[in-house]
Amino acid sequence: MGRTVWYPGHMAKGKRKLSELAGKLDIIIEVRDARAPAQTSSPLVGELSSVCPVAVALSKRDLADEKATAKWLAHFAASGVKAWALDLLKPRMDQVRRDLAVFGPAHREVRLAVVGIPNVGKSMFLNALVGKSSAQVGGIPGITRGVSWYRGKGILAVDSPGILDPKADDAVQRCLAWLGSSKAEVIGGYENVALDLIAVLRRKSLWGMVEAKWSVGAPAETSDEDVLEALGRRLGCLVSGGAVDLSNAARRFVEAFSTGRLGRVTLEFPGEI
Ligand SMILES: Nc1nc2c(ncn2[C@@H]2O[C@H](COP(=O)(O)OP(=O)(O)OP(=O)(O)O)[C@@H](O)[C@H]2O)c(=O)[nH]1
Ligand SMILES: [Mg+2]
Repeated sequence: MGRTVWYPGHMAKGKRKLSELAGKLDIIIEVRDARAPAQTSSPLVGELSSVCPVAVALSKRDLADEKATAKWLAHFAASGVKAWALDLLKPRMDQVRRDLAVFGPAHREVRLAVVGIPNVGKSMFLNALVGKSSAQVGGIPGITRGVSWYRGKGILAVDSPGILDPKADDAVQRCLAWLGSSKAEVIGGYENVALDLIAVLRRKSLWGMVEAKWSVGAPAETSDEDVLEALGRRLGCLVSGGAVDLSNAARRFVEAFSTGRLGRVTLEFPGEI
């Protein structure tokens, strides 16, 4: 089956609206997932950064490896990009507010837009910044559908829908599915996405996190398919007759990884990609 990209109409519309708005903004905040800050970059930012400055908020800090996050922050600082790493479930926004104040003119509030790919925490960031639970948040990608304004103390902020690159290559799309930012069922199904994730965790010597949680090993002589089957047995994903329901096992595995239930992990380091 050929791979395709999840790119519903609200993404195209959101992209158009953000391009129209960019000239009125003091700064754009690009939210990226701290577990893969390169692959979760926004496809819009290249274009928008010619119109106004861009700062980076690395979300889901609590799910990423602390040392890797420190390296990413140093990387952004060395590139002259303002960046913060945040656990948006327990947001501490004082430093962010102080940094942002510099971007607005003295006579009015700072005008900004929060942009990024789906499910990275844009609406959570916006709510933390304006100090209210105004924008709707949710665990599946595609919650925010339109471009809307919210007001906080000294801040006028736009929340925007998650927008993907319709031309993203397969490797990026798979990574986004592991992190919960794209839909596995669109890019070839959970089984393929899970097998790719198993292969990558093994290759990067990160399988220990799965073994520690579920006691399923991945010795060198076993195939990725055998490992998925063993996971399915361990998780009780069986159909009548005792065979493993691989599709269900794959979905449970990918969801546990994307929500951080398997532990903290960072999939890429600065300079690697
Ligand atoms: N653990 C953890 N979860 C987070 C963090 N930030 C966001 N989330 C979770 O990620 C999911 C998505 O959050 P949203 O704020 O709705 O993400 P969004 O980018 O606005 O998503 P769309 O509007 O669908 O594009 C929710 O389940 C949040 O609870 C974080 O820093 N840590
Ligand atoms: Mg949202």
